[in-house]
Amino acid sequence: MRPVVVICLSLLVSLVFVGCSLTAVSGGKEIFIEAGERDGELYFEPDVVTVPVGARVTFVIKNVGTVDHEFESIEKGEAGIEEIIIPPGRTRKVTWTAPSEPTSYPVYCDLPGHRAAGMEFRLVVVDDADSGESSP
Ligand SMILES: [Cu+2]
Repeated sequence: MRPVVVICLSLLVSLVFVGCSLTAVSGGKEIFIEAGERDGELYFEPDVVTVPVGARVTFVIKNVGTVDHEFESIEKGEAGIEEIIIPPGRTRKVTWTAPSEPTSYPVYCDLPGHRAAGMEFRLVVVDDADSGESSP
């Protein structure tokens, strides 16, 4: 009976490892974005983010400012990123998959006045060859 227990245990352990690595891979490359205020202006940084077609990426958005900010691109024809609120000093993550064709979308903070004050950046989806990243 004992060998069966050992086999079961090792199976369980390998399953756990598989689960972990799947989780790690599924979010794809992390893209760090800063949101905040300075000199009377509201901003996201960088103001252009480039992602290869079909890539799965995770935006890691840190609010370094003193008020709430949002991260979204949900209007018709946009990236399909639902509104996320990032309180001051906090970081939020959102995983997103780029479409299979090159395109670009605005990503913005939709709190009153924020987008108009500069809280918007361009999310650009490019062909693999143009992204400057080597394919595996
Ligand atoms: Cu904002």
